[in-house]
Amino acid sequence: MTLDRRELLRRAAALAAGPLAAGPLGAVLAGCAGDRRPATAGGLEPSLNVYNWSDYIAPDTVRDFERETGVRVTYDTYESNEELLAKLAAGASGYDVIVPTGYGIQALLAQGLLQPLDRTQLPNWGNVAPLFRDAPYDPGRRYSVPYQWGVTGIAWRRDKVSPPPTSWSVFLDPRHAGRMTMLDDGREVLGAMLRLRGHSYNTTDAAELAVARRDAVAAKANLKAYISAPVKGQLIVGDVWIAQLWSGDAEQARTEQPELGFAVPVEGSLIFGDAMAVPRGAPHPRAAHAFMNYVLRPDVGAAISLATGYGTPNQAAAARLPVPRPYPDAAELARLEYQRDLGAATAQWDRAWTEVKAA
Ligand code: SPD
Repeated sequence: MTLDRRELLRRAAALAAGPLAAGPLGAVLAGCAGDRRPATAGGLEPSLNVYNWSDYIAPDTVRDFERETGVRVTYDTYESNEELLAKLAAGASGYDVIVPTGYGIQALLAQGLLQPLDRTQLPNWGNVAPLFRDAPYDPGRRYSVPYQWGVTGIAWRRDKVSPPPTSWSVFLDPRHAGRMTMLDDGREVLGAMLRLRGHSYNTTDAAELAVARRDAVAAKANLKAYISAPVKGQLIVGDVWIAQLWSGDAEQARTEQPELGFAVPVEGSLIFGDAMAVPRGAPHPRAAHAFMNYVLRPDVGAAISLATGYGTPNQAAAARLPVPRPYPDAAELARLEYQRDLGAATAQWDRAWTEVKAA
């Protein structure tokens, strides 16, 4: 089913406007099916600071949460895990809810920068699909609540590019020089170049990384820019024809530009799961839990997935979607890779990416 963006946002709003349980948070109440409210001793703090990826929430999610709870939300966005990790490593960020990718959670846990969650304040946890109730980067999901999942691939304009790009090598081909972009994200750019040569997104091998850096520098000569989610506007108007992009952002653009294709390259790519977490020392932990529990509601989770084009790990939300996004089957998963925290090798990757950006 193909929906234009206006219809998509209308449906997201309709889902979010589903029946609400009357009354304030503070007692365990059943709202619409699959929605339970926590008993929050001491009530909620009056404000909440959320830090999320750009274009990664439904238009009404925050406003409706504020109306329902009376909590005032400050909502900031970032474009990469590294931006988020740097902010948290720099010291008290003041954020209450963050949404790193799995490897980011792993890195933050290694630095002791997350606080354990209180499941009694997350009664909607039962809506999470069994597949997502545990994660290698957070055994037992003590620190994270799955948010959405997606894959990285190549978005391209069908009306401008023929034949369709099928390989990461397209970025090394000067035919479309100046009309191509890659993500402003070292793990993604170097990872794609590694994959092109049959290596892992998580390599710690210095020789493999050196070749990826060299390929990335060669590709850079053909790029208009390194740009992440904001490239959508340029794809829509036709200033950019080929972009390394995330599946949901490509889907958001496709609802406004039907000539947009999206594919996972033949060499394979990465699959990611982003998850909500609470930084250690977060100033408003009860409001943080209330927000995460709100996102876990079937209507709210469905509206987010519908508006953003990403897959939902929430089985009750998936049941409400007109076309739920199926998780990749075994054959697809075989050519997809999850990123891992690179530990001590992170510095080596950071250096390689700095060199690519400076070239
Ligand atoms: N606009 C939302 C994009 C979310 C991407 N998150 C995961 C990136 C993995 N490198």
